[in-house]
Amino acid sequence: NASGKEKTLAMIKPDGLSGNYTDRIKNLISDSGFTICKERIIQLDEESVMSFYAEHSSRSFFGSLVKYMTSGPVLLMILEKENAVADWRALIGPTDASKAKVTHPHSIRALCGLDSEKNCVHGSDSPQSAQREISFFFEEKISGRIVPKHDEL
Ligand code: DGI
Repeated sequence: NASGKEKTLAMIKPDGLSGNYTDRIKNLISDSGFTICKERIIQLDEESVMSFYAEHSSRSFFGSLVKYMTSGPVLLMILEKENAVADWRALIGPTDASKAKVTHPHSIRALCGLDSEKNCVHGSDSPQSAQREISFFFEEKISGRIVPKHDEL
């Protein structure tokens, strides 16, 4: 847009929230120049995870992924800065957290993730995905699944 700022969707997954990594992740977010525009905590149900990760529905790990993503609440954030999509992906590191610990030791997934599934955080992979994901979690009604804790910062 005109300001040069871009938005992306960030998520702290159930293992990140239950492992008390939220404050450390939020410090990394602000130290890296992102603004948190909105945040909310949601308990996802199977249907919303299957829709969010529809591109992976034929993969062997899909059932396990759905189970993991519904195992507890997630924290969703809209982050804003210049180049937010690519910069947030760089900050979280590669998908496989066990590899991130070796190749990207300062990444968030290295800090709090475990493996290629339990990788503690999500980031949109393109500006198009960011738009879709922000509207999925913040504009569409995910009926009965939203447990607002500290909405609309
Ligand atoms: O965008 P990413 O989260 O980095 O990666 P992705 O879009 O390829 O995959 C989405 C999620 O699916 C990922 O965060 C965890 C899960 N996943 C991806 N690849 C594997 C996987 N889970 C398992 N168990 N095994 C995989 O190979």
